[in-house]
This record gives sequence, structure tokens and C-alpha cells, in this order.
Amino acid sequence: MNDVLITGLRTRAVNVPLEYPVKTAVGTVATSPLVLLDLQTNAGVVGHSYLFTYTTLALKPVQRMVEELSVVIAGEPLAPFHIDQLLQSRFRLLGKAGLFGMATAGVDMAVWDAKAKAVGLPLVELLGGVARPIRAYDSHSMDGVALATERARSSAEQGFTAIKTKIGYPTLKGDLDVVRSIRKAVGEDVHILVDYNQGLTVPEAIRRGHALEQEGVSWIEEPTLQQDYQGHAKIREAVNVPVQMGENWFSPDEMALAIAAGASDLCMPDLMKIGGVSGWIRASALAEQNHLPISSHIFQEFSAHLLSVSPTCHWLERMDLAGPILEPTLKFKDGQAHFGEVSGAGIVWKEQEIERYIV
Ligand code: SMN
Ligand code: MG
Repeated sequence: MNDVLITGLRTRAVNVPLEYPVKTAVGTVATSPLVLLDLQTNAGVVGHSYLFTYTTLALKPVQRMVEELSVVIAGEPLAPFHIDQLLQSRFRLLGKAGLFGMATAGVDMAVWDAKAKAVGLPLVELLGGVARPIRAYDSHSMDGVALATERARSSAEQGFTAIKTKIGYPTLKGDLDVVRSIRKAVGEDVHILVDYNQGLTVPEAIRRGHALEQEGVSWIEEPTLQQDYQGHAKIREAVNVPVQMGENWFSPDEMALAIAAGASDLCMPDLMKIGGVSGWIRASALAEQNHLPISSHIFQEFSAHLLSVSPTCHWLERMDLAGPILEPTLKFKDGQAHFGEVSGAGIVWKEQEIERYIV
């Protein structure tokens, strides 16, 4: 089977409009800068993946980093573990964080996608799982009371049983006004998740966390600086609401350090930063061994397959950052994510739309 070889890697950089800007306590993502990867093979299948670069400033540098990797993997077998180890060994001195980590994760995803396609399987089946619906929460922004309430009401009407809103308004009252208005709109049976995007000091996070204890929120996400694992542990110790984090862990190594510090009750690795499919598999094993419910962070298409084979599967985040350039193979119904009969991860480009957004 290892006679299938990688023959090339095409990249494209696009800047895609968002239905709503992703407003956070520490900045706004107004559009979705994506690097698209097409991994060619000698078996007539092409592996697809995309990388989200958060800011257009990183778009071309990430694209260029991926292009540099194409030289390393050309001619190699289409074997995800082999490619993962090859790239890690070649870049040991550079390290796994930053643009390199993002680029290798994109290659990893594309290799796994191509591998599944080469054997005619959906990714979940190649990973040993069975396709099944995954509970999803609808992920919103720092929208203010009116829009946050309107979006929450709409999500609940669509069947979502969990909604995330970003808070960290200038005052605690601002946070509480939004949470209470959403609660009034969606009722007691819908989980409300809040995300501070690292916006608070530890003392302020403890103060606001105590106030949120009375509001029935189901998790407080990244209340302080993501690299302050001890700070998260202090907040977790003081506040009687589950602490959530993980979207900023670069590789399972950082996840292991956060776990060792007792930083959170839950975890939500980001498929790109954790190291692609290969990184996720290691992360989901860490989550299982440490009894941490695991949720995804954006990258909803691949994440639906990966959560299906994650022993402590918790929630899939619905935040559609690539919708305008993708065929809608991932559908949401009754608050669950469903991928139909797909090969690989179900990433199918809308080529005409890509042309519109090429950078
Ligand atoms: C988030 C922040 C920035 C871009 C996408 C998503 C956020 C989340 O932290 O958890 O959804
Ligand atoms: Mg977050």
C-alpha cells in the first residue's frame, strides 16, 4: 500500500468573508484568512485541508512555510506517521510552535485526507470509528446584548442545545447583562458557555467567575493568558464553574504541561495548533488518561471525524470559517453535526468561489 507516493502540494491563500466578525475581548477577526492545501499523489487522489491564520498578516508567511515543506515531502510515501516523524525530525531545532507548527499541521491533515480517499473511506472509518452525529454548540462573538440575544434565540430555534458567547466587557455588569439576556431568550435547558479569550487578570477572573457561578454557565473559557497554566489553576480552584482551555496549545507537549499544572476541567485542542490529525490523536489519548472531556476548536469538518474517535468526546464547536469556499458536506440538525457519505474529511472546494477570494 505504501506504493502511493506524494507527488506535489499546491497552496492557495484566500481571504473569505465571515457572516459575523469574530469579536473577542482581545481583538476582532473581521475576515477569515485561509491557506488552502491540495496534496497531490500518484494514486489519482488529492488531499485537501485548510489553515486559519487569524490575521491576514500571517497569511502569506504561512502559505510560504507550507510551500517550503512541499520540497521535503515530495516523493515520500503517503503515510501520515512517516510524514509526521520526517517533518518533526527535520525541524527539531526550530521547534513545533508558530508558523512551522501550523504548516506541518496543514500537511498532516491533507495527508490523512488523501490516505482515506486512497482507500475510499471517510476519515472516521480510516481512524477505526463509525460515522455518528456529534453534539455541537453554536459559537458566537462579543456581540453586545441585542445581537447576542438574537443569535442565541436563533440558534436555539435551530435546535442547538449549547451556545457560546464571548464576554470580557469593560465591566462585570456588561458580562452579566449579556448572559442573563441570553438565558431569558433560550430558557434553562440550553447550555451557555462563555469565552474570555484570555482577557482578564487572575484576580479579576476569580471575581467575575464567582458572579457567573449564580448564572448557570457551563464553562468559562480562557479566563486569563493562555500560557499562564498556574493562573488558570488558581481560577479553577477558586471558582465553581468548569474552566475550559486548549485552543492555543501548540502540540500535545503543551497540553501535557497544562494538565500537569491542573489548569482546566475540560479541554479543547485546536486541530491546527495541536498538530493536525496526528497531534489530535495524541491529544485525545492525553484527555482520556486524565479524564478530561475533549471539545474541538473551529476546523469543524475534520473535527467531526476526530471527535467521533475521541474517547472523552464532549462538544464540537460550530464556527464556520470556510463556508463560502466549501461545499456544505457538514450539516447541523437538532444541535448535532452530521457528515454524510464523504471520502476523507469531506473537504470539497467551491472552485469558483475560491477564485473570488484569492489573495
Ligand atoms: C476564537 C477566537 C478567534 C477566532 C476563532 C475562534 C475563539 C473560540 O477563541 O473559542 O471560538
Ligand atoms: Mg476560545
